[in-house]
Amino acid sequence: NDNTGEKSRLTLLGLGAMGTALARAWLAAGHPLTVWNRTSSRAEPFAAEGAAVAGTAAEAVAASDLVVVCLLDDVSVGEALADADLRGKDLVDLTTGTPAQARARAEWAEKRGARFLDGGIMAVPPTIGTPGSGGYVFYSGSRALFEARHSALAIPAGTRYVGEDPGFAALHDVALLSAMTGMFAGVSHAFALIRDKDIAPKDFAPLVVDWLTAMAPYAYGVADHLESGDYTKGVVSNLAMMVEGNSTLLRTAGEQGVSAELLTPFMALMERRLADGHGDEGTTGVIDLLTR
Ligand code: FVH
Repeated sequence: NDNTGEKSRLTLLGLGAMGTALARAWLAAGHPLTVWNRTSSRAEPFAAEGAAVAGTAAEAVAASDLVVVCLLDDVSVGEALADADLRGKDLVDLTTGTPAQARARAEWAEKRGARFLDGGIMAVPPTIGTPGSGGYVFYSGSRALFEARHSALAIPAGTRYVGEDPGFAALHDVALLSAMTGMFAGVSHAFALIRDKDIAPKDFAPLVVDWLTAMAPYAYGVADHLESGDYTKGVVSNLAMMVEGNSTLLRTAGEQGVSAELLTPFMALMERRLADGHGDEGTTGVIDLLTR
């Protein structure tokens, strides 16, 4: 939507799992849509759903002022757009990439005459176009583009604009995915401990969910430490106690015949911070070891 009440035509390049969900959300909302996919058999069914199917990416780009790309990676984006005329286009890149890739892609697009917005999708295909699912997209880059195209961008998922720096959407995206990766590691270790031990995984799962939910506000404490510079503020369980407790975690892993390889890198950092004389802190000081 171009904020005049008209549903403006938009072009979508990429009809993988995510692109397909995006296309269906825009079509369901009544947006005129032109689609293109490298493997044309994935695009053809969209003609029956009301989309215009372009034969080439350049033709698809020419069809609309708003062009959204959702491809495998940044290399695919460069390849797909190589022959497209981007002058006067609003280019929104929902392909997952690094902050540096997003900044380089923004410069590349602007040199070709386009406004550029990068997006980091915090959702999975089934939640796209589902109001109340909690899914959203981080956006960064041209604020003018974001504001002008907001109604169309808000159809597949919620929107969170995080700044003019085109790398910021990717940075937020990857930081949250990194936090999730750590959670997956902890959950994997926990299930390894109870596996084949007369504890049913289905009974254990809600305990894991409740515990992680109760512990999640730990992130607010970390933020408070980093903002104040006082890593001891509000600490209830200090590093000295936790390092002591780590030996119980490791011994239990040994008793249960489970490798502790998912835990030991973090524990080693905790021990280094303790050895540096910070036993009265929580674990925030580990961040200093990672970044300095
Ligand atoms: N699916 C998910 O759960 C996640 C959720 C969070 C965001 N990611 C990112 O979204 C991007 C697209 O992901 P996807 O799920 O649609 O991925 P695929 O189903 O594997 O589809 C990939 C599409 O990219 C096309 N493609 C690949 N290489 C090229 C190329 N060199 N030139 C042009 N197009 C290319 C591919 O085309 P084809 O193989 O069908 O011909 C698909 O359209 C991604 O960044 C996720 O990290 C998804």
